[in-house]
Amino acid sequence: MSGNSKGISGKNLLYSVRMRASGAGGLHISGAEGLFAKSLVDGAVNSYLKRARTHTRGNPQRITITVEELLSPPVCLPSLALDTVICASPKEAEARIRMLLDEAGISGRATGAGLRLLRANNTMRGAALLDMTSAKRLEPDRARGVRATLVGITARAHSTLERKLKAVKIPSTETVIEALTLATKVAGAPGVRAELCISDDPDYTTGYISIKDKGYLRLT
Ligand code: PML
Ligand code: MG
Repeated sequence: MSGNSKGISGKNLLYSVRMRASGAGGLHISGAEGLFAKSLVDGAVNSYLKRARTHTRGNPQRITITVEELLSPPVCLPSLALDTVICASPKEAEARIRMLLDEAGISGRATGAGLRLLRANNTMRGAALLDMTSAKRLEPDRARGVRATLVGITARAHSTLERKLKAVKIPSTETVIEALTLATKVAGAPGVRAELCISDDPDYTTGYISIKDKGYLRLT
């Protein structure tokens, strides 16, 4: 942990706890992160360790856990609005994605390139970043991709979200909560118009599209 040079002090100190697990040849298995008060760091480390060891994508050869003190206070963002688009098949989901991205001003070329990347067999460690018109790849390192990091949700927002998800019969799992938290940070970044995500877990078949001004739309 590094020294706290500015920003947060004393009992308000926050820590970023991050976990990455990989298998043979560096294959990505699992990753997670959050922001925690000092008293919650040990619990977070243990639960991330357990999660890495019990992932459906297999047994990890390497688990890396990073605990890092935040040097400046976090920027607080309100969550994106959340909705579910029921799709009866991958074909229907693709049609909805194409329509939604078209309405958001994303070119058909960029959407097509994004969909091809999501369907490719290689699991990227991060995300691909595409120009919304030309579809040009913008990440400096294509194998690594880009990643939104140093992100978390307050305990209060977490329990409010759990309650609200339950009320609308959406599973209030860490998968949904973490995806919404991350998508909220991504949508808050300058220059980002939309994000498209499917899970790298073969048995998790709900993805999402997040569009600035429209929110986080789950696609079954
Ligand atoms: C992942 O972490 O593997 C992606 C999860 C997408 C969650 C979509 C949802 O259920 O809202
Ligand atoms: Mg995953």
